[in-house]
Amino acid sequence: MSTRLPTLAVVGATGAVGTVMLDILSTRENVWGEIRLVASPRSAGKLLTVRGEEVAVQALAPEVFDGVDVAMFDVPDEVSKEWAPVAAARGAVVVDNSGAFRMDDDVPLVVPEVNAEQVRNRPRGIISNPNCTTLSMIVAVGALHRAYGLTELVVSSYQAASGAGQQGIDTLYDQIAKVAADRTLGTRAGDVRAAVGELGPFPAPLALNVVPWAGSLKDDGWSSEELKVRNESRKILGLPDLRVSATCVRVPVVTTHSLAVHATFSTEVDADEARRLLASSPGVVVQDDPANAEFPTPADVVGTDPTWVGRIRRSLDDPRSLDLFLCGDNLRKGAALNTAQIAELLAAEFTAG
Ligand code: 2RA
Repeated sequence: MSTRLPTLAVVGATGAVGTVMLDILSTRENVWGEIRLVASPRSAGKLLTVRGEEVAVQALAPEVFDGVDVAMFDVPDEVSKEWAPVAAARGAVVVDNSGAFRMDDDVPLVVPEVNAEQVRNRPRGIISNPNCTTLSMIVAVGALHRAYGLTELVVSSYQAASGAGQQGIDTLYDQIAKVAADRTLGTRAGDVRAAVGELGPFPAPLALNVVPWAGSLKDDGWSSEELKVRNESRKILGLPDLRVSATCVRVPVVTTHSLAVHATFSTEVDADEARRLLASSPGVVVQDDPANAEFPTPADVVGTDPTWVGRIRRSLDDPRSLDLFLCGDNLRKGAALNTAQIAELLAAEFTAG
């Protein structure tokens, strides 16, 4: 007896995350029948390669969801807000990578290594994928929480330009080209700003700089990105009262977000035990031998799937706290890969059922 493989739609197939998604769909085990590629009308007809075959992009319209079992959305919040319910009404389960539904009580926020069971709890037919900054740390933090019981997170992020999309990547490369030849830059206040010209999506120069800002301004000086780390960590871990303080910073890295994490638990912790525990956790790699310059950096982690963890230390002042440094590719696990993993859970459900 042959089983019909589910039909997948990839909405936003031409964007920065969509491009990584096509690569991921082409290299992971193939669990899909038809794959439909969908984008804005201006990309309609464009040919993209997925699973070694050229597929023509279709314009976003209600009918493209007819017969679709799972629809992945990698589009801006306002597009998801309008079109995810349309896809769900036409019978597709939506896996949405925007911020439109993440905090909706009727939409689960899923990281398969942490709360896979939530995939079935989807009254609106929509499942949300967390923000890339949360995703870059939560697999490792979730494993530590299961062992020790998390009570507080203090986090500083070092976020890559690609978190701001293709425009962020282009801006960083353009700025690097402008500053590369002048070895006097970075010695006088304002010289880098004058040299780079266009700031693109960033509020200050990114080349030769770090920028303590990502997202939009919210109450009391917090950024939307910092609130996402707090609210999403609480929801994914099922800890509505978790104490979380985040400072999100953009750094001149193309792709791969890093985070310095100070995590406090309800019991005393041991760094060697935490290292062993993390090393045996799915989706986590431990690289932690500073004597031999072994720790994760974005330049070495980019293009890989796991969360890389290093610099694991027990706090000198609190035996219940660990300090660690994490790196995760923000376009892979931070976006496309987690979406693909959620969709694969759905594919298994459809294929079994
Ligand atoms: C950023 N986390 O890095 C955002 C993208 N979703 O700007």
